[in-house]
Amino acid sequence: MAYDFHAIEAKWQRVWQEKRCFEAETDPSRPKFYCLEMFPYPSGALHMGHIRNYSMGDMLARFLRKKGMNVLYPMGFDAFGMPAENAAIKYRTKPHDWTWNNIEHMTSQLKSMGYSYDWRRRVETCNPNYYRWNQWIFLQMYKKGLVYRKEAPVNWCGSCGTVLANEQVVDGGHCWRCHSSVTKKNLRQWFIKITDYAQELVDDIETKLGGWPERVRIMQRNWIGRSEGAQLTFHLPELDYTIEAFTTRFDTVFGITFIALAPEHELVRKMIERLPEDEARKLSDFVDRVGAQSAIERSDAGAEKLGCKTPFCGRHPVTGKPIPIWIANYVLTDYGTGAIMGVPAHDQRDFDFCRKYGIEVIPVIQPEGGHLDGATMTAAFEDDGIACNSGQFDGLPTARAIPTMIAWGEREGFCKREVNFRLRDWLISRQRYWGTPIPFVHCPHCGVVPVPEEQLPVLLPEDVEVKDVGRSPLLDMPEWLATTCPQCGAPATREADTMDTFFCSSWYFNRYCSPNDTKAPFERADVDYWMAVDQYIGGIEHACLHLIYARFFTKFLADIGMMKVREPFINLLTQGMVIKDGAKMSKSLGNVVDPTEIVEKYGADTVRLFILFAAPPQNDLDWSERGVEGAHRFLGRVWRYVEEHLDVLRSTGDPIPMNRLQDPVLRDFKRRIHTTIEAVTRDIDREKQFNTAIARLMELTNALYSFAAEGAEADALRREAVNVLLNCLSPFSPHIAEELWEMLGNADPISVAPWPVAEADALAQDAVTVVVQINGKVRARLELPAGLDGAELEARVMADPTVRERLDGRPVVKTIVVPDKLVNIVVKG
Ligand code: ANZ
Ligand code: ZN
Repeated sequence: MAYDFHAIEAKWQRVWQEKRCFEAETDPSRPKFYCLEMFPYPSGALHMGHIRNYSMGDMLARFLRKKGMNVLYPMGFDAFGMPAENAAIKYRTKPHDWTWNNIEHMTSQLKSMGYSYDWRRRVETCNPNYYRWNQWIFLQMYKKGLVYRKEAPVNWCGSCGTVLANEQVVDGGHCWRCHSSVTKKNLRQWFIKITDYAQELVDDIETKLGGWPERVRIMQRNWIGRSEGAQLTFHLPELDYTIEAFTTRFDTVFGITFIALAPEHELVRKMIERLPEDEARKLSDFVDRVGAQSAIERSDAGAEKLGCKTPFCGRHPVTGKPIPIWIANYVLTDYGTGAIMGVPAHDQRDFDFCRKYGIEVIPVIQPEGGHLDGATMTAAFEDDGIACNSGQFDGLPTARAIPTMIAWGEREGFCKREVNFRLRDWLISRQRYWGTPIPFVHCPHCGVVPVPEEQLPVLLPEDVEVKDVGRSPLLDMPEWLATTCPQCGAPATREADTMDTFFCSSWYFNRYCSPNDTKAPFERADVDYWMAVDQYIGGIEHACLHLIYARFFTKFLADIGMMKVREPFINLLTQGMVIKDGAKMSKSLGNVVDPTEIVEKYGADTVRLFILFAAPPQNDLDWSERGVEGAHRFLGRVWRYVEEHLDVLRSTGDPIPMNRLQDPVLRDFKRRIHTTIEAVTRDIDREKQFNTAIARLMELTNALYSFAAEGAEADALRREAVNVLLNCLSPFSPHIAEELWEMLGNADPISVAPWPVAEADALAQDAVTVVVQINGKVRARLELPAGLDGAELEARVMADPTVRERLDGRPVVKTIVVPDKLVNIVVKG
């Protein structure tokens, strides 16, 4: 009988479904494990990166189920977003139809891989039964004061008359559609005050994310970007204005030689209004020029510093000297206060700026044993040192100068201690169609009014034809836009903006816990049992946005009493990329291997095995068809072994315990079986090194083939080894394991059979007798475990009381060790 993977895989997928092997229920009497992969966007078809991600998750889910855990392992689709609108235009369909077709197609692809999802729990974010709860959560945030509207710049294409997403701005600032140049336009946008949670988000990285890769923790820490410092005030009586500047180096106040504003700073607008036309023009031209640069360009340390001097001055808070005010491209509008105190002697950007524009440089910190001269310095001195030119603070080391001087500034009333975050509030409105409608209406009398909860969901109309007009079709649906004000009943208009799709993915893991709830987004009892996710698996590209938003949502939902845990993901695994011919597999490079084709050719079991064998999970994986063939051959070998030994393997009989085996060859083989169990379990569970676990199963298979012993005991060991092999293989290549398991006469699926347990006495090494010599004469014989390495053996011998007595304190000159056999101790005297 050949290994007919087509038939076998279809058969077992059917059996699992019929027997409902993978359906999980809330059951507080059992230990749970929540295994989750980042859900995909339904782009049309699975790619190899998905297969890699889900093969890992499925492997773990199957392993933990066999270990007796109640495993929640769900799948769904992150189904809103722009590609559906583009595809609708390209293929003349509706985003709704295109998306749902893709969802069904990708679901069938996932099923054909044999992944053990509880499909009853599938979640689709474009389903009104899901997005109504987006709207509901948004209203809860609104009630808690976390939602506000504010003008914010968006990418604007004047010729299309539309807002563009960042990805739609191409070739250095051009519209992807009509290629005219893109400008910024201020629009009223919806924001969520995630910054209210900034402190907890940083704090918990330290205390609660021990199961995350250090790399991701660092990225989050930088993204949130907490800095401690002070805010310094400069009064400008002539403009009736007070400039605030945030600094982390308050110890450098005496070195301020200029003030610089971001071009977007509100004071710049004020200045332009005050100035005569020609001077105003100079400023506004500069603002336009710099405004066209991206934030990344502007914050790049090496980029050219551009400045424009204004005719205004601030007063130095200590010396009272006038300080010129500049506008500078490297001052960012959305960090700190959008204004800086310029200290060229100790900040490299300020230094570059001053050397270019001829502004004075005053050192106020000296390096230990050195001396800086403002006129001749060639670079800023940014390290810690000793304060100088700083009045009563001269001589203080930096670490003491900062707090001492801030305390003084606070007493004098020109500064205040301040913690600053790089994290910004979350702009969640999108001027797009295929997303969750923001549940508000605009009333001419009452203003912006929330839709009452009992009127949710605000349905997204499906029956639209998206045309290439460059704006949300919602704006062209007067019958949808028109509504009445929930407060006064007057005719009103619906909000036409939709939500950022990151909103959908910030809480979907809770919905999986109660997917069919119609009264609430999820049930407290379900979520308190299943959450937090024990193992989350996904791409490193989500290290910041998604993983921060999801953390924020969880804290918010806990604060309004919806759930207990405050962190959603206990352990995080970020899988590496799939590489082919030296580059990431991608459509644009044309090096894509289609999972469907390769599964058709070799079977899902082979593809899963190869992908888990070819690299450790975190590393990049080099696709190689030779490797796939190798995995396929291995499965063929397992198949053939079972088939050829079917008579022996089918006969019944319990495994023989180690203490009843005499023959060293048999004892060795028994030990081999159990060390394999132990090592495979450790590789999977603790180390997440699935590749080495598979290597051990390959070794066990080789050992089976070369195990030539005969007799009833040997056959019992063959049965035991094959049982272990199939059970350990089943999370990787489940279909073949099931089929062979059934051929061996087992009635229940291997998917629900318990994971094998290593027997302690089968792991222990046999004892050997080690001869101990002192100066070449036999003085003792010790029973010790076999296989100790030289150093360990020597230590054990030297610690033995008999040996110590014989040595009688004489100094040891050297020892000669022959492992498992002999230790000769050479002593003086
Ligand atoms: C004076 C100073 C003196 C500074 C010195 C540094 C060294 P972090 O650590 O990232 O928080 N800064 C403040 N707001 C800025 C903005 N909107 N755009 C660009 N730079 C800005 O950085 C804080 C420092 O970055 C602040 O401390 C300020 O420069 C600058 F010897 O103030 B410092
Ligand atoms: Zn009204």
